[in-house]
Amino acid sequence: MSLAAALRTATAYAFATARRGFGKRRPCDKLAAGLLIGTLCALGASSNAVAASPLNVRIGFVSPLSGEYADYGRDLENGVQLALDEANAQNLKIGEQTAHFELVPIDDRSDPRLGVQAAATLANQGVNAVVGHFNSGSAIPASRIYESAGIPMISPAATNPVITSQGFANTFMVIANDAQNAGVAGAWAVDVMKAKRVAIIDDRTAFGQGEADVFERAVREHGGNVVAREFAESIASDFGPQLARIKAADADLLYFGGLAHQGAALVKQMKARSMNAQFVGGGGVANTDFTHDAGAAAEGAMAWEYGRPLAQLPDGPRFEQAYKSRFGANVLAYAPFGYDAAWAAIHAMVNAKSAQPEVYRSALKALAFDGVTGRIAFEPDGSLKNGASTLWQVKKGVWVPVTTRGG
Ligand code: ABU
Repeated sequence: MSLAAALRTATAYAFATARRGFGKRRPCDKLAAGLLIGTLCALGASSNAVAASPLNVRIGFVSPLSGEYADYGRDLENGVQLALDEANAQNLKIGEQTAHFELVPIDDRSDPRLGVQAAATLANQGVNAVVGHFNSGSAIPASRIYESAGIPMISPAATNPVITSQGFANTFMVIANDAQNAGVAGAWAVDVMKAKRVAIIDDRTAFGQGEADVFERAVREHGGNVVAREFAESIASDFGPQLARIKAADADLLYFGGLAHQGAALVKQMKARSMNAQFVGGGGVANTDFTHDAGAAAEGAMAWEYGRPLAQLPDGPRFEQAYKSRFGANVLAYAPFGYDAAWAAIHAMVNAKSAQPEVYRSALKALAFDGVTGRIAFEPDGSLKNGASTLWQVKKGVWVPVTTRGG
């Protein structure tokens, strides 16, 4: 048995053990050997006494909470916490019990190995649901552990389409995936921007390389010409050799598959080399980390980001204000999706009158509600129905929406 298989088996076993009795109401006669319950039975306590006790619902959360990508993780965590705070303030009932939702956060530092360990820890603890992970490279292997343990994992930010294409019953995504986002970006580059010589660089992560592959395929399918395909490690800060080759290839558009800090370094180094190719980022670039880091070099940069602009959504401005009041900061990136992912789990538990995954999973699959980011409902594979993508451009130092596709 491979290490991974052993981990899955052990995790499932531990999960099943941990879950036994958790959140279940059992008839007194089945627990007659238990002194306390036996005493309650003898005193004629009805099952209502058990039902009236609060139900603690634990929502696991995995993200980078330290290191290079901690900004994204903290932002996401805040979005989830805001949803749990609101749900707790509403004293929601799950069945006959008032639910108290508790966040169980784990820092995976964007390391897939730590992501797998985090998933095993949450499975062992028998959390009721998981919102996460942030990184696709962490989410893909972790999803196997959650599947084995029977715990629904709802991705609010990890967008590689593999996550929901594995045939798992417990994997969901409340955000458009990269088949959508990078596919639209590739088509737009050729059909609307009329790019003639396209270059691509990615960060070799499951996310960055994955979206760059989708983008390249879409460019070619739309008759475009890819003149350079480069990559750098996700910790790289010097893109000199890659940019020299892209400049020599005379590219007029450069697509970047990676996150904001590296994207900002890239545009600064393009500027320093007097390169005029239009920079187009994929997901994870259109945020203030990019404009802060890139400074003047950010001007004119474009990026395709998941979903619709918050300001254009009915509940978006309220969410932005509530987030700022609660955390003293502006939304950075995926907090609204974290919020919607948490509410998806909450709504499903309330609808199913149970926080047990095997009971509320079908309610999650059938869910349809208006979240902050738009309508949340799932395809049979757990991916978001009707995901949207928005093209943004930096104008006078600020990201402004250009157009939205899908949704
Ligand atoms: N989707 C944005 C970045 C996170 C990831 O998928 O790895």
